[in-house]
Amino acid sequence: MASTSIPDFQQHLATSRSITVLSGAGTSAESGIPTFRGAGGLWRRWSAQDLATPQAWNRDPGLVWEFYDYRRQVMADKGPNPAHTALASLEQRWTDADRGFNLVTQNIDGLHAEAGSKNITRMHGSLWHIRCLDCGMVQHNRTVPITPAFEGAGDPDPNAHAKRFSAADLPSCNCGGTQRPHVVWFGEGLDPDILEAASLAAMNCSTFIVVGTSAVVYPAAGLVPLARSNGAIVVEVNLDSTPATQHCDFVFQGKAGEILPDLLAVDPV
Ligand code: BV8
Ligand code: ZN
Repeated sequence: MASTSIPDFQQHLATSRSITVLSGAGTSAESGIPTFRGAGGLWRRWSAQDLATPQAWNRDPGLVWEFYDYRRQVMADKGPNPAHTALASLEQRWTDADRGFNLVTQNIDGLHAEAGSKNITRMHGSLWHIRCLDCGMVQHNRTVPITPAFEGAGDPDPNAHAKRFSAADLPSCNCGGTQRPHVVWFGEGLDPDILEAASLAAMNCSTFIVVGTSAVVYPAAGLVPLARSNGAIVVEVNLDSTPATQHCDFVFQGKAGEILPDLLAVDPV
């Protein structure tokens, strides 16, 4: 049975030579960003899982871009919350003490970097990067709407008038290729180097902190048992229990933005 003792966890954390964090959408929930599988996880009548796929893109790239453009619109006035800040300051203290720290995130919203986190492994890409289908060039892009054709589009109401978009409405690269969101869709493989970095971070840490993820998406969810089987002390911070809970030595139920600032207020000894 996992412990819920904050002092016991903090006593372990202080001596930890290397920390790895795995974050999910719940880390950004208190920034006002809907999670995937909670309330608000739908856009019109689709879940992210319906539209974050190569099949959806091949069927209607304009609809997929309208979905991502809407998420970029939602993100535009959002910022880090105390969960992001607590993780960034933990990293700073551990780095200053020449100890290991890795933040592995499933999130694509960019809030960890905005909060000051440095050593970030983005498993599922970035909402703020786009990639050319022809030459593969990846560009940072914060233009909202993504092209003028998407002005006023994105209404999440299932009864909203669905505008049809043509190929000419989509963003295009200097080489003439169409640009897609630089994110990993369901059914797409992760960048092997990114997957290796995330796996090594899980295997080589003494503390593994899993925050705000439903732990149902692989290969990310597989990092939790991987960390445990390599000797890490595993702690989960989540509103609910998840499939990861069974692998945890410590479980703290509640909001990440409320728990993490106190839980992680530890100096390395
Ligand atoms: C791959 C980017 C193989 C896009 C995302 C069966 C059928 C089909 C496929 C599969 C299958 N079994 C496994 C698979 C593979 C599939 C998968 O895992 N499917 C699952 C759903 C069963 N995985 C893949 O397809 C991956 N690729 O396997 O490739 C392959 C290999 C080689 C060659 C070809 C193929 C790719 C997965 C990546 C998909 N892309 N995102 C986008 O964002 O649009 S995943 C998406 O879900 C997000 O990245 C998100 O981060 C991720 C996981 O969700 P969570 O972050 O956990 O968010 P969620 O809403 O679910 O949960 C929030 C949690 O927070 C909850 O627990 C809640 O309680 C908690 N919470 C809420 N508020 C708070 C809080 N906690 C604390 N404080 C709060 N305030
Ligand atoms: Zn190109």
